[in-house]
Amino acid sequence: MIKKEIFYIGAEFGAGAGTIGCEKAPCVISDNIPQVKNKMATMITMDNSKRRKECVDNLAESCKNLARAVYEQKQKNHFPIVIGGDHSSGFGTWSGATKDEGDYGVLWVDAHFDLHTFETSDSSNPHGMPVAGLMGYGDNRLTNILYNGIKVKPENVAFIGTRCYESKERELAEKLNIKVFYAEEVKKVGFAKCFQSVISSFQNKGIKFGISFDMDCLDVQEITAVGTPVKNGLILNDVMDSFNNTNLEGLDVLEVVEYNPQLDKTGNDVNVVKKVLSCFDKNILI
Ligand SMILES: [Mn+2]
Repeated sequence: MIKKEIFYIGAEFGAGAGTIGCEKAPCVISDNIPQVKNKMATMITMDNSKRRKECVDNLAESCKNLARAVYEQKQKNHFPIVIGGDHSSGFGTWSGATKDEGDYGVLWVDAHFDLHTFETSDSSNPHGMPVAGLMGYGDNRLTNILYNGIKVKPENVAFIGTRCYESKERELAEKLNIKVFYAEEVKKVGFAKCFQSVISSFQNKGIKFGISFDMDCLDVQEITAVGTPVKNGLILNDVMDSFNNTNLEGLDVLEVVEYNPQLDKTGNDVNVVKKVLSCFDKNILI
């Protein structure tokens, strides 16, 4: 649980994904979870009319606004939780979170690496690129959000749940010696061990850190209302147990992304988002 007062920031980003619809998630989530609605500090809108490379100017503009909102909440000694939107919000969230911080850890819980650039990506969807961008790789409109230069060093990045990626992404992760707990390993040793290992590594360095939680990290049996569902994913109960039972001293910002309400045929998958948030916000009861 988070000790600071939590405020939510909606990020209505949808153009960064291959499947449109994530831009509606902040509204749907706040309509379904009163605590989110009550503590919504601001909604960051985005012009989602252009896609792929053509959306970069709009994306950079919205990311700047998002980064400012995250930074402002931190200045007020609040704990910001960013509600996406597609994962291209990551360029903004972590630019705001890291401003004035020096070394800063980011745990990326995701089925994907999100380590693409426009040079390596076949789809050219920016939601597959934020981790590369935060480390300084890619379009310079997206690598200089809020302040110039690298936001997170490779040694302070970690992945859990990775299982769907292109070879160029894995090559970059290996070249930069980034810690990766692939989904296979999580299955073998358990989510708790992997999570504890990452959190301890940040805490041992004495650095603040954030978690970027892509709903598609979860198995398709847990949630299907995500743009790019991938089987052999994480088990919700395991994730919740770890989130609930780990000392998260140093956790500074949380981002929860990629829920797509347009794909939520039963309306039940929004409750999966609610369950994840309930681990951090004691006022959300499940
Ligand atoms: Mn992602």
